[in-house]
Amino acid sequence: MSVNRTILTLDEFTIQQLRDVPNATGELSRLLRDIGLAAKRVNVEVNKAGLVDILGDAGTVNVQGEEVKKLDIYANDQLIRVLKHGISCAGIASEELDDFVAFDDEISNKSKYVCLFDPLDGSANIDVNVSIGTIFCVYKRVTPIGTPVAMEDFLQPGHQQVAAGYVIYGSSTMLVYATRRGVNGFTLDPSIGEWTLSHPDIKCPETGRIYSVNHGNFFEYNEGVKKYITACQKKDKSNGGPYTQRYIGSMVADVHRNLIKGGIFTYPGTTSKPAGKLRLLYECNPFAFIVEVAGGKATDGTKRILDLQPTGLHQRTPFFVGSRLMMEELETYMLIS
Ligand code: AHM
Ligand code: MG
Repeated sequence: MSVNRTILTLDEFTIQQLRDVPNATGELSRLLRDIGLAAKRVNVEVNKAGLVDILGDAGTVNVQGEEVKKLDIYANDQLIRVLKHGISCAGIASEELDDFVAFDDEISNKSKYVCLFDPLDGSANIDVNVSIGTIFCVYKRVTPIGTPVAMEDFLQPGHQQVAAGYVIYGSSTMLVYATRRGVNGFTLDPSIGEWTLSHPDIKCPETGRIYSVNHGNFFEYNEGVKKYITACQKKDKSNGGPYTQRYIGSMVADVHRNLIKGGIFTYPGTTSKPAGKLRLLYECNPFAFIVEVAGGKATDGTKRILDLQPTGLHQRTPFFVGSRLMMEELETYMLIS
């Protein structure tokens, strides 16, 4: 069997990128490799999720005598473990933890990066075999290198991100990450256990036909959102329609599909939850960064997501993200109150 040597692995790709950057230290490449390693471990467990009832429920001991953990806690532990033991991350913040964690050892304190993540987004879908994902982003710390990281390292506006990405555990497992230089997607080749470059230089189509929203909340949305959704439903061939409604309820899968095919994903505020559900720091900012680098847009309805100044690790924001022209059309409706 001939081996296609034109296909790059994640490591080969990041090393190749380093060659173009004078004075690069390789620290970000190592950080991405660490995240890729944790994701491979999570992937193995996600693939076994259907066997939990056979092997033991979360909180019990399985037939191998190991404690069975909830998958989102397992994913959180794996990410923390690889990043703490690596040499490229000074601290983390996670959806699973109330506070940030400063690794605070001699090596970690010398790192210039902090990482924020949602270890397993959409985890309510695990039991029904629907795609779920890991979301992450990386910032350069603002506190001095050599000291433990502090809250201000994590409360940076999204436009300061150095890199952001996600892993989708779906029909195949993919790792997609963005730096300012572009967005690239890697598919896990299970035969060699390597991330291989399958989607180079991803661009979000300027427009599309998919809109993603939780219709169940329709009567709790503001007038602008309601009118936009109604307009999506009324479109005909003469104005680019009809649009198709697609909503998995797993943001990584929904935004991934729209990024590749063109479309718009929305999680608006509601009358009972004006800030919506999604978290700014480790859910919205990473996707806003990725989609902007790919040529799309992301707002909270009126303001650019990446310009919002965070005030708390777990704050929520309404979220609208997707193809540029569709986002611009949405913006005209958001002026309606
Ligand atoms: P989670 O972080 O608790 O998993 O929730 C986030 C998920 C997103 O992936 C998805 O877009 C959204 O919740 C769906 O919420 P809803 O069921 O309210 O539409
Ligand atoms: Mg989440």
